[in-house]
Amino acid sequence: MPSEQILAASAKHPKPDTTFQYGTAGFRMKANLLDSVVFRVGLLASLRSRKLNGQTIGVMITASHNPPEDNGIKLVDPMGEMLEQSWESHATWLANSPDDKTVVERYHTIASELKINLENKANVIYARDTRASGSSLVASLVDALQSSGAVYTDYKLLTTPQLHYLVRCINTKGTQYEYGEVSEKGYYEKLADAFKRAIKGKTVSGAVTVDCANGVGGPKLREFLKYLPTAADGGIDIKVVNDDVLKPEALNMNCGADYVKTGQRAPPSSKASPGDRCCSLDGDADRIVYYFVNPKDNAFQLLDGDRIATLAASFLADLSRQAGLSEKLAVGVVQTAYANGASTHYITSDLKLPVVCTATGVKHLHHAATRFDIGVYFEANGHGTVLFSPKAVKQLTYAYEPQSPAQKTALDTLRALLDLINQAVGDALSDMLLVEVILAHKGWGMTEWTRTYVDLPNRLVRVEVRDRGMFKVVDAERQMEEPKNIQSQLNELVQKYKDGRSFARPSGTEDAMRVYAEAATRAEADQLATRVADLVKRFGA
Ligand code: NG1
Ligand code: ZN
Repeated sequence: MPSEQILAASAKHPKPDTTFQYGTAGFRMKANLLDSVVFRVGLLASLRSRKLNGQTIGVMITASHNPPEDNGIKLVDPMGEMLEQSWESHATWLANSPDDKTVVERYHTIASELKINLENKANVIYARDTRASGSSLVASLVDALQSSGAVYTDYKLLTTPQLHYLVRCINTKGTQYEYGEVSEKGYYEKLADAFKRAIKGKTVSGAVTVDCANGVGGPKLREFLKYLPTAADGGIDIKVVNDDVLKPEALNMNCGADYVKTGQRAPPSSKASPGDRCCSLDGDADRIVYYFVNPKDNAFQLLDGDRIATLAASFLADLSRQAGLSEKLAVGVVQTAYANGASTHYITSDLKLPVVCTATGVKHLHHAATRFDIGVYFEANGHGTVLFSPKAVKQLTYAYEPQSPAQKTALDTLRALLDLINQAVGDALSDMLLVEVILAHKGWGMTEWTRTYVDLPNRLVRVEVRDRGMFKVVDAERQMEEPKNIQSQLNELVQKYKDGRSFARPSGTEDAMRVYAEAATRAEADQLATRVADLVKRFGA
């Protein structure tokens, strides 16, 4: 009886005195608190697969850009997307079961309420990043999968987007939407082939240095290089740095995308010379930011998710025009309120493309991007991708007949990008090749890319309050509805600053409020952020 097996297995994974919450990044916290959570998420993965008639569900064990002592777990739905939102509360409920008996009870309650046939097959695949705690958490996961009777495959170490890729490949196998070969090698081959087609006849200028945050992206990028042509062969020269995964304490330490984006500085280990093109991945390689030291004034210049979004949107819109498809395919961009106002202005005024703003969290952006035929979405922190609608896929792959050689060339590049860009989730390795392809096509270096618009100076402040639950936000988190009167006071502050914009929202991943402010000058942005932070502190005291 699975119930008895689950009961017995659960006893090996007692819950600590902590309340858990499946947030925008799944469950994430100190690794030593996660054993029971991982076990219970394993049970939920079995339920989710059974609910979906045995389609394969992914489980990723990672804490992304968090410090080495943290870990986390999240579920991947059949098409490689994040777990359907309505299931997040089931995850939270199961994870907070006080004892083993309740675990089994809740397992069955979820099954009966969602009409899940427990006789259905359950198929689960999983992988982890390089954290020291990963292997023991995997053992807890396996206990859950075995006791609940799931069939499972361990993909060992992978980047988060690689696991999403595999889930999508498995579930589309044998259908007209087949996504790729079900293997890590298949991932490299698909991307490398797409890259070769996309870059064809163009030259990548100079090498790109990739800081891998001392995470799983390091060994995976090194492996990937075996499939990618070097510049001498019409491809790209990639210099891999910060790829030490043998020292677990080095993960995300003074390097990686989050370090660079938050601190607006290069990793201290960087040996780049002015003008060198650099980028940083995060600990599980689903985020990327670019940067360089401007040779003109030696200033550090960050090119974040907003820059990648604008670059991709401008290129894809151009290509679809050149291919003669602009009437057929709607191109649009999805951002969050954290996008720099200058980027939003550039997209609407210069690129003349529509922009949608959603709440923070990739699932919201992803969802909104599906409403365009070519939907570019990025969080400012560098997580994002481009989605092609079924209509776009149809047009690009067979329906559309180009009318001239120029249209055919543009169409071929679009087709290559359709394969190069990870359709499941933001993928640092795929995004990096996308950026490299676009820069090569445009003949741009970092300076030209930077010139598209000037970022408004901005500041992000973390504010601790008694209970962040008392702050209720609306309008894609840009307005506070509660506490009463706080928004009107915030508006009054903002009005005093040229190009001022500010908002405050409760973090989805930390017990704190986040305040964002931007304005025409550095001093004004800082001052506005401080004032709004004080306001939030006063209301939250
Ligand atoms: P919260 O803690 O809700 O602000 C942070 C990031 C998000 C997203 C999630 C998930 C900022 C301001 N917020 O969310 O963009 O990446 O973590 O990792 O960067
Ligand atoms: Zn990440």
